[in-house]
Amino acid sequence: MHIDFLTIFPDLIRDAAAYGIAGRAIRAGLVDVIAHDLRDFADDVHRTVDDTPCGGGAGMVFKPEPVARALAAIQDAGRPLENVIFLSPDGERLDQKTVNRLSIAPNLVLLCGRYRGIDERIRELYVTEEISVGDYVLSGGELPALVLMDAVVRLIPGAMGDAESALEDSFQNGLLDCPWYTRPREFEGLRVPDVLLSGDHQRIADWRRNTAVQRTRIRRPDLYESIETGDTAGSENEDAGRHGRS
Ligand code: 9WO
Repeated sequence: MHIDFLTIFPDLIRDAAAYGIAGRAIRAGLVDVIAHDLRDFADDVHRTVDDTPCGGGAGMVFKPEPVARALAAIQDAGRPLENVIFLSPDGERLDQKTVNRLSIAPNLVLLCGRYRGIDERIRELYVTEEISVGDYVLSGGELPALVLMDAVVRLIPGAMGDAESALEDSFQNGLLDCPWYTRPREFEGLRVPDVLLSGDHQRIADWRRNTAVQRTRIRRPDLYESIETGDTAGSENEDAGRHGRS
């Protein structure tokens, strides 16, 4: 996969992309990330990429020409503009289904706005999809673009080690995750559930499934409505859904 970022803060993208599973996938050659500086495509000595909004008002708007030139350069380099994604609070909310779909695309272009946004004609002419990572306003699209990259890249075959499996993720089965424990067996008065120390792999799998289902029911009734629950009876799930001590 090839991911082009268009941004006025390319170093923010490069630095963040060096970490974790995404960083490892890039070093392994599974993903190619290029952070383009939008100012490189400006046409004046000041490398101006913004201008005042037509009709007046506070703030600045990304001029269309530098964005269009940067997109042309990506296309000229042989990468079709099939998935030009603008990160915006106006977009469709990102979910695992969209992440799964984008994870098999050969090319992604992530357009990161600042100020009040980009000239509407860029949206009309080039943007194929507008994505939001949540209903709040940030100061720019870079962090949402990195969120999208992180979610997508970890699904690329080979990106996750044998120890991790994307297929077992919370959400891949439509459920929240079960509780997880490690040693010690007792911590500040709280014990690891006996079933996890029983060695009975079937009981452990059942407990994990059941706590995940109950936790989904309590915390995310919206997700719970759209799943096939199966048998969730049993007394080993009383802590499901608890966020902490209560
Ligand atoms: C700026 C602004 C200034 C004065 C009055 C109103 C204003 N609205 C905005 C604004 O929405 N700016 C955005 C900043 C323009 C596009 C890039 N920015 C952005 C993206 N903020 N938050 C996101 C974002 C993207 C994806 N998911 C959640 C948030």
